[in-house]
Amino acid sequence: MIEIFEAIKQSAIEIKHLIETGDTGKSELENSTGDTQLKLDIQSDKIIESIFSKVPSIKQIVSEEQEAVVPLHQDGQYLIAYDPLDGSSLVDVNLSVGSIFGIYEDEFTGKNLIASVYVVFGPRVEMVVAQTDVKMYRLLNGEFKFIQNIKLNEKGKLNAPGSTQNCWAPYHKQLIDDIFNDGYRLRYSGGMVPDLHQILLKGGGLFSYPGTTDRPKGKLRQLFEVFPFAFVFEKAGGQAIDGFDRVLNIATTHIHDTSPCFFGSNEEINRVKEVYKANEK
Ligand code: P6P
Repeated sequence: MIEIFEAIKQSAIEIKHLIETGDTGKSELENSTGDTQLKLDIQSDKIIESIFSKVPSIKQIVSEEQEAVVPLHQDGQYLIAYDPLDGSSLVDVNLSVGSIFGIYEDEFTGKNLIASVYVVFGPRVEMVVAQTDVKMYRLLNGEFKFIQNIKLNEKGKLNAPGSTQNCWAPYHKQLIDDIFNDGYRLRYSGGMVPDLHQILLKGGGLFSYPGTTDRPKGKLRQLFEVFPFAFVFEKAGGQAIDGFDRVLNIATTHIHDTSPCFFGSNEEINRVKEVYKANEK
């Protein structure tokens, strides 16, 4: 699998350059979720696909920016689902964005996820790799250097409440208000990668993107957003649920399926479970 991590490092260096110099404008196209694709989305996807196409151990890829599964090497062992530039619309306001990768074996489903990687493009470029543990690397003079392992505390201080607030269930709104009343700090940029990276590095808290009246199944995509970060949070000693159960237990029916999701330290996730169970229909 090391060849995949090296490929991701190469893509990160090329995407960093693209972010610094590329056109942040809209394309004429939409992705399978109906999002208007930015030129950065399409170009970063092309960078990743081109690099992955040279890695013989990769059998298939799924991209947020492409409708269908893309076959690469018939004898490959790994399947990779990725979001090439999550939160790309934040680039033109100079906020951090990221790439997300889920590495699967045999089939694209939560229980077959064997590793995940994300890259944060912020003031510094950092790559986080989750296998048995969670390791963070930083791009320094053209090389990714190991910086630290990432471990969550049992309880954190940050609260990142996503989705359309006027579409929240009343009990979800009460949960979020109660967490703030307990002194948690609001940390939400609209970029999943930096928002979750901050919670991981600052010891913990809660990131939530629940089902709502406008999006009952949430917005974030299972294979290349929710599952890879769920894997990271679990390996860092936290949890990732859909309100009730591990998101990694969800059965995926379509490669662009979404799921409500909560990522966090154990105390916060257990609080979510209590509230959602008490209000289960
Ligand atoms: P909202 C970015 O478009 C993204 O997919 C995630 O990076 C982010 O967490 C979420 O959408 C933000 O969504 O509805 O809060 O703007």
